[in-house]
Amino acid sequence: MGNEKIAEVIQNIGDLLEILGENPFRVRAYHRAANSIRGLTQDIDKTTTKKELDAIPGIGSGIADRIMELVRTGQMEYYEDLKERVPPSLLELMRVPTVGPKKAKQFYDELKITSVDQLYEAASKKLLRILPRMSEKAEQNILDGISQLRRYHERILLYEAYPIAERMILRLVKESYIKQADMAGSLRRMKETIGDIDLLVSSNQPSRAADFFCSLPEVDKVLAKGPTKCSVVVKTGLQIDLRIVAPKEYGSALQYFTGSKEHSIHLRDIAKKRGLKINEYGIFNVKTDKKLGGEREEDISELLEMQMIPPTMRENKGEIEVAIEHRLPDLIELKDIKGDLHLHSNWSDGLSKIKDIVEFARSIRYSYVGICDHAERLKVAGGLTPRELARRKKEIDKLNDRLDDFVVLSGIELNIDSKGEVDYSDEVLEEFDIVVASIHGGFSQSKEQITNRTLSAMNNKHIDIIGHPTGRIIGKRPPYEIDIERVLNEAKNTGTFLELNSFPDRLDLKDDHLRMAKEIGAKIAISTDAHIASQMIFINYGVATAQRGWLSRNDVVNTRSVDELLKCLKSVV
Ligand code: DGT
Ligand code: CA
Ligand code: CA
Ligand code: ZN
Repeated sequence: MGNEKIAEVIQNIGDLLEILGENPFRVRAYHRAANSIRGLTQDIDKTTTKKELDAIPGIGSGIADRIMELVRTGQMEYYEDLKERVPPSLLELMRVPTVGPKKAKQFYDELKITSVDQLYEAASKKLLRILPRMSEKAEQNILDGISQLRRYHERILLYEAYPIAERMILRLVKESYIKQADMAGSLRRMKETIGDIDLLVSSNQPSRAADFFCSLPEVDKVLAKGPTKCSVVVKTGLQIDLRIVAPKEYGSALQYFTGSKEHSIHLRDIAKKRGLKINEYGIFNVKTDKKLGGEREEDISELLEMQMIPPTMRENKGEIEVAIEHRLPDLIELKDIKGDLHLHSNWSDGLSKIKDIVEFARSIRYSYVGICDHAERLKVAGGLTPRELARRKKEIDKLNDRLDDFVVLSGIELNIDSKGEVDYSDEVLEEFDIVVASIHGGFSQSKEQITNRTLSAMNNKHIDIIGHPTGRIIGKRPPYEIDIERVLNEAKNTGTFLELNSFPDRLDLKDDHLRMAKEIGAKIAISTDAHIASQMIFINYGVATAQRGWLSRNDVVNTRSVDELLKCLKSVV
């Protein structure tokens, strides 16, 4: 049972007590204890003593006893009793971010609402606003909270959608009557989460193309089928929309269905001012209605005398203006990446041997890797003691002796603790070629505290890279409070790199932060945090995210050769 699970139980107890109208001081005590647990750097486990728990600020003796019981037996009698006294649906209602225990109880008592769906229905029918202590605004608040909850759960990660679409495209283009096939929508823009998959094909036999698509083995259910559009659901529950257009309209359709919607609308406005009309069928002269192009996507940018905007930039965040001025950045590409600087081996919690990591890295044409296993204090992740580090170093040295066109960097992922300090003494830190430092606990601290922790790590002369700087896990954990602008400025001033962690549920820093980094002049390291050698291919999602942040090759340190890289790392200085 991890800290997160324990914190959840303690939090629930507080919520349940609140629903039951118990003493607010007791309620607060449980909520405070839950926060303390979330903020701990070390894990509570079977070896933790009552005394140690008691010593944690925010955890009193009574709660410590209950946690001990939970950790030892996997259950807590008090919690089970409380749950019997409160309908389970109230906790479910409280999953809506804008519904607290009082409201949950009110909705249950007065309207017999037991699920989020029922709550949504009641709010839509304007039934909530007439309750005591409710208002029209409060009702809207509840609706907003529900859509927030649903958005979180409905969208899927880019990496879950991408391979499905890729396989389908490969099948589609093999058919002789299908001329072209591409991804469109948020998938082609490589957005971090995907609402549904959009695919586009061109064919002169659209019905045949529709039949073929709907009979692909991945398809579970056909929602709609016609010669211009099909919608299906695949076995994983994901919806796929396919548009079928004539080859002479393919470019315009691809532009239209790639979006984003806001980008397309803005582009259309610009065209209008120049007497042109753009839609999914082509580009036309408004006055004469003559079709000027649309077979190729480039027709549009050529007719508008602007640069072709890469799909990853099409979010209506200023890219159209920049393209008109012919000042688009030369975006980083996958082939620019020369090595991965954040990898875990089987020395800590990774599954691959260092030699297998090297083999995989060479197969994707890298020339170096940074093995950054977990440091000592992250015991749950097999954090290494100085003695283990010395043994690992021998293994790395031996490998390097054998390799002549490849370098294994001996690295570490330190834990930035709640005071901003890290795991080892200076003598140990000096031994590493590369040092990543990350926050792995104490997430509930204030913005000021978390920012300061990160700043003090950046001022450590051994720390080269800050790992996953905002700590978010997409769909699971929001980023912790952190002043990114201050962090970026300090990164630039101290010559520390910030990671773009490419693990599919992290993508941290995210696109907007990367763009800010570029403007400030802070440098980025795109790494994968792979725990299995083959996960190094996730770099693809990192590079796409970097493109969405407008980054060029020069903004990213691991586009450099190993010699150049070592020169700009702090630890060598
Ligand atoms: P998603 O699916 O939520 O991740 O995001 P998208 O961008 O894939 O959106 P989706 O699937 O609703 O629509 C696919 C594309 O179709 C979208 O990127 C642009 C285009 N599109 C959809 N609705 C409109 C619209 O009302 N106007 C314009 N201009 N384009 C639209
Ligand atoms: Ca979509
Ligand atoms: Ca769609
Ligand atoms: Zn980490």
